[in-house]
Amino acid sequence: MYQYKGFEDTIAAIITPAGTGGVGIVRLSGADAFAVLARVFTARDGTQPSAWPGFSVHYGRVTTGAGDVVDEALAAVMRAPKSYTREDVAEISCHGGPAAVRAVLELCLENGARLAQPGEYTKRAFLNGRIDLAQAEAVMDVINARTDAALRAGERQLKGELSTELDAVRQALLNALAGIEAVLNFPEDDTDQGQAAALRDDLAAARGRIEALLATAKSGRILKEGIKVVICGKPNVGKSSLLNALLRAPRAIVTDVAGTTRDVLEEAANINGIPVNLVDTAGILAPRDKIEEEAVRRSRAAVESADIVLLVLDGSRPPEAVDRVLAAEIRNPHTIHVRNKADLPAAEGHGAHARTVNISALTRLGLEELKAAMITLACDGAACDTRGVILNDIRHVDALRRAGEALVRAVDALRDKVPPEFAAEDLKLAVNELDAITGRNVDEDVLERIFSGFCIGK
Ligand SMILES: Nc1nc2c(ncn2[C@@H]2O[C@H](COP(=O)(O)OP(=O)(O)OP(=O)(O)O)[C@@H](O)[C@H]2O)c(=O)[nH]1
Ligand SMILES: [Mg+2]
Repeated sequence: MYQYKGFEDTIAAIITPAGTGGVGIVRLSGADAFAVLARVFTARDGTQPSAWPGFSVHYGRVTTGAGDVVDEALAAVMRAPKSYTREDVAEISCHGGPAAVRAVLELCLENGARLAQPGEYTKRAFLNGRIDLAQAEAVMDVINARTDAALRAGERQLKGELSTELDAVRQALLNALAGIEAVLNFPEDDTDQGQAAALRDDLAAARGRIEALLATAKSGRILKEGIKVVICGKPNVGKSSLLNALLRAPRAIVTDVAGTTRDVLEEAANINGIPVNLVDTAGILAPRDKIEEEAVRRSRAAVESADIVLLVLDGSRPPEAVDRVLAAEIRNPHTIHVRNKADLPAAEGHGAHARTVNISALTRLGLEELKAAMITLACDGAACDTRGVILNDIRHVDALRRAGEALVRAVDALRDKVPPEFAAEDLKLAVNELDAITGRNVDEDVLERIFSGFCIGK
């Protein structure tokens, strides 16, 4: 168990993005935050930061020791424990040019603060007990969210919904463990039937909750990381039109000339809340020159690396041999056949592929159905629920899977009347795995790895 040792030093970092903006903010956190602030900032009303109430903002100037004015600024203070880190925190909002913010930061560093490491504010919030580890990790999910649904999932985890669910599992495991230990401590007592039933209920409840959580791992991963959808097919079937329809923007050039698209085009889209990289490819079949050869090579590579392939066909014309050749060439099992131009009379002879959706990129007919089919396929056929408690981190999934396996071993041991010590050991292992997720019990190197993935200033 990692023990909070207290933090000797006061840290400082620029917490706004690099570059030019209206305002840039330098944050100080630690026991000397107000002392450092007092050395670099002079309030116009002549008051001292040490006397300011928490959550108050003061106008003044950032000045060097020699009295040179660096910038005019607002300083805000948050007093421990009511702050992001639970330490004394001061924030200096100055002009948002890179030179201005850096000058303010450097002044803080010359006056007793040390540069914060990546994620160190959030790490302190965790080590000081304001949030648990799963919540700390959700901070980055919130920052990195590319769609509303991903943002809401991150916010829910930040609020502690995953942690609450894991605590419920943990409690059921601890109840079961207490039941087993009662048997171990008083083996002469006849095990009462009611107790045995309560034990089974606790174990079944824990197992059900673990399985339900693990079932969300796929949705969680695609919500966090997004998917790559590659649109391919022979020339003129409407690949670029489909890309534009999904983006609701005329991003790719569309003409009735076969071979319009000559390069691979990638665009970020939001499809039913899932961040999607949509890739339009060249429909070239027989390259005529070096440019087209390269276009074909890139199209093939895109198809190979896709999470989902949309093979577009022209449903208004009879199928050609090349359609079959193309379909056979795509080895990606996550392929949907998209029969386009459904606004025109359908041509005969189109065979039935396991996953076929009829659409019209022109009139948007069938587009919602296609979107739903894409997301379901990305979730391996399961419903993609982005609204409940979701596992979205491989570390959490691994730990929970191991917890589930330990639990199954415990249940088997009890059923097979193996000495109950073995089941108790497995339940303890399962509890430990849960505690690694929430950070109750986690190695320092795991913490290092998690927080080093954060940005500086968070
Ligand atoms: N009627 C009808 N025409 C469509 C539809 N989708 C595309 N088209 C037309 O089909 C032609 C080709 O469309 P594109 O989107 O450029 O086709 P593409 O597959 O990207 O073609 P290349 O880039 O040349 O491989 C254009 O004239 C489009 O207006 C549709 O749903 N219905
Ligand atoms: Mg095109």
